[in-house]
Amino acid sequence: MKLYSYFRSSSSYRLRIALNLKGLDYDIVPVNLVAGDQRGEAYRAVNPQGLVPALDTGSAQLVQSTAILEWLEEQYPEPPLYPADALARARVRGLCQHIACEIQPLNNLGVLGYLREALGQDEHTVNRWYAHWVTRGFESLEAAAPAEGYLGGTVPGMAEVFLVPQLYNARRFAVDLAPFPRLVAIDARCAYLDAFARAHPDRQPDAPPAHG
Ligand SMILES: N[C@@H](CCC(=O)N[C@@H](CS)C(=O)NCC(=O)O)C(=O)O
Repeated sequence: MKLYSYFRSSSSYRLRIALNLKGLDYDIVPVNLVAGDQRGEAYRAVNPQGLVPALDTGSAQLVQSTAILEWLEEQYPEPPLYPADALARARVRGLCQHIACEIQPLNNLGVLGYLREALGQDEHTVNRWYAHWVTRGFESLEAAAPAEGYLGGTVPGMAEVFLVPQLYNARRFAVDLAPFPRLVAIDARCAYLDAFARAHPDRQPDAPPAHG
């Protein structure tokens, strides 16, 4: 499989974690969002929506991370990323959708670019916008987070596939995470796991070389 990805894209990061958790092999095809490659003709042929990620399964090209994650779960059910119980599954989906629908879309590159370039907002205002939506979103996730284990139970799963990249992005934008100790603790537990560590932006082939 080929994953069209940008190292700092949280939606791409979700897929890297899930593919790793399922033990699937994939090659990364970098799409440079800062250079605007997502809007170029070559990438539009892969994803007319002009967003990463996209997954080439070998027989089809899939777009939208949530749709791709559902396909992965159906096609490669082991290990499952959702809890076995239907109610618990619905709760996990609710957390995932909270991140995918209520937080990330307000803060993606295109939205921040529109605030800066079309609406003339300065960096301070853009960062306030970013922090506002992340903080509001994390408040309800923190309320749903257990003191131990993970959002969906005793093993990391789909909720962490969404949470860990969103926390990474929040740190990049210097959002204060002190009010969210449970989310930060879950993130720290995930960081020890190989599937999450290998998916980290710093470990991607398109990440700039480390300084120092
Ligand atoms: N709902 C989409 C969101 C995809 C998305 O926002 N991707 C961002 C990177 S995380 C992107 O490609 N941004 C490019 C742009 O806005 O021009 C998904 O889950 O795949």
